[in-house]
Amino acid sequence: MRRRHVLTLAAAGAAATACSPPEEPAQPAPSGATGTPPPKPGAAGLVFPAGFAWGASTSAYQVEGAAAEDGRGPSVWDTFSHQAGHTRGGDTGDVAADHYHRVYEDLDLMRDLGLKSYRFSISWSRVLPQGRGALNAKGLDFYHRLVDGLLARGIVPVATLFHWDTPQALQDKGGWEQRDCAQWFADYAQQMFYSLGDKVATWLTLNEPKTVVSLGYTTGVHAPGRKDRRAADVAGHHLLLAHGLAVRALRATGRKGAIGAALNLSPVYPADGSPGAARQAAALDVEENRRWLDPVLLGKYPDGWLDGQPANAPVRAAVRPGDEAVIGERSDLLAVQYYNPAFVTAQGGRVTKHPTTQASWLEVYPDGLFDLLTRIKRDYGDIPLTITENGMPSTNDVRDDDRIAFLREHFAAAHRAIQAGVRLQGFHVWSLLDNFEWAEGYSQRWGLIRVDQDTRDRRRKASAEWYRGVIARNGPDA
Ligand code: IFM
Repeated sequence: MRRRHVLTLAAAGAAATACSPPEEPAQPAPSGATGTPPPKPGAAGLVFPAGFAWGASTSAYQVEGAAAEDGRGPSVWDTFSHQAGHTRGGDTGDVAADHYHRVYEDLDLMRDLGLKSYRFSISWSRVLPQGRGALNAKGLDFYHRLVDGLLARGIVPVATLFHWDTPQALQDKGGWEQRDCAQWFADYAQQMFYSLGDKVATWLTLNEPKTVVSLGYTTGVHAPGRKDRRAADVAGHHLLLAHGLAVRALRATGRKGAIGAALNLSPVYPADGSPGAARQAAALDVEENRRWLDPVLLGKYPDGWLDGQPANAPVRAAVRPGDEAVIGERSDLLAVQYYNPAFVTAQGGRVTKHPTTQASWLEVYPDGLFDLLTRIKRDYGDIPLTITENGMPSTNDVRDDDRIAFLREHFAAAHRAIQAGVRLQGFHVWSLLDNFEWAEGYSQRWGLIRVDQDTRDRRRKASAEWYRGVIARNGPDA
């Protein structure tokens, strides 16, 4: 399989556009959106605080493509997606949205939307093909071009350091099951802080460690495809340790940037009024939320979480004295990713109480966002929050009125949370572009901007036009 993977990547590289785009000519001063004028400020609707960071998100493997160009090394997702049966239709991220070659076109689309903030991820194996050692200058140049292009357009870059694409070279050494991986990550992070830290003011360490643990290591439907609950818990601890070490690495550089983790969180509710359902909800809340929030924001696993593991569970030995203090190194912000709530019965089963989307796990419940944000403030204090993912897949191509309705309701819930005193500073829609949706391949379309699967041509959807107006008015219409 590995051999086949290497050959396929080489072929993809040869077929792709010959080389990375050149340096961009100087940009005019950032101005308003082009094309049809946005609605006038002051139209009836909700108004967010001045300076609210309206944004959009992507991640490297999902949009960049250019998988074997300019010295990029393979990641676990290259390996996994090239193995038969792992993704719908055998789709891979070899070309994805071809963002690597179309970066200036995409930057102009962001400017035309009026984005204030753009959250992207750095491909670890593009800048460090072996995961460690000497930097790949060509790979790093791409992120310089991206960040310079954002700044030239008045868009704030928010850089995620790990969005699931562990370098394959490190996976071959044990990946996240290996404690050393936490330090390898911190070393890579520090190289990024030194390389880009004079331009990037906000860093996110990990994207959704819970998903890596559940889908990558427990059910195996994501890379690296492990199906081992015991290994999953060890990997989860090492991911959290990596977060804390990276926070320390930023402080050690003396740079000013803000840093935090990006956690996907789900408010958990009892499915009925029974005491059993309440007990199950409290237990599930530990797995869904507290297991991640407590170590990062309070510096300790929830009481009973570690002790509750079986006596021979390897995670007990993986958590060493002092680790929790490292993980709890003070964060400057928390990035919240909200998609769905969880309703749990007295028997511990999950039930769905609201409509879902093409992604069957995405139960649409905007009030859950309000509950989540206010709960974080109540239980973890007044840490600045930014939403770094929220959105839905739509089958309606460019007439995606369902996405507009979804976002409108979630923006309203966010607004209510701000009114209730939550320090919410931004909202990044997932996603800017239609992209590679992991095991679902290209079958789900999450973008504000349509990407043609054959030509990779871009077209703004109705939701993009609507979002442009939201940003211009600093809030959604009523
Ligand atoms: O596409 C993903 C993203 O990479 C992580 N959060 C959830 C999104 C939708 O499934």
